[in-house]
Amino acid sequence: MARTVITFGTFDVFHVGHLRVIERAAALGDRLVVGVSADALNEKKKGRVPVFTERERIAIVAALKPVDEVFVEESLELKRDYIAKYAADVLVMGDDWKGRFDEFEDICEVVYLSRTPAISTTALIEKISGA
Ligand code: C2G
Repeated sequence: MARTVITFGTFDVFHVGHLRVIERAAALGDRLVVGVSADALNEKKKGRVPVFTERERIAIVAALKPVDEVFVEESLELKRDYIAKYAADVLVMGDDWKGRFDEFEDICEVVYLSRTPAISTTALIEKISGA
């Protein structure tokens, strides 16, 4: 039976660290579904307005070869509903989230992948604005 993988992220100022986690997530199954966090969620919960709008971030992620389906992640608290809705067999997150989603092990496999070192949206914004 086809194995569905789900992952979540903001994917703002898309970079190779984002690409690598998406590629590795896709390799764990047959179908990859990605939740891209809403602008409002970022503003409210993470205290930053993304550089690119959710429409732009979704367009970029949806165009990637390993991605089969994209949706807007409206709330951090809805993970269980999203996993169920998309019938995900595996939840994948970068290891900056290690341990944070273990509660979903009752409905799917939970895998944390190591982050790509030395690159982040924050560092890129700082580098560009300091140039
Ligand atoms: N990532 C990575 N290596 C980096 C930077 C990011 O592997 N150098 C991974 C993160 O671990 C995450 C994904 O890329 O799995 C997306 O990262 P962010 O856009 O920073 O996502 P985040 O703000 O952590 O949003 O519900 C969870 C949130 O929506 C996750």
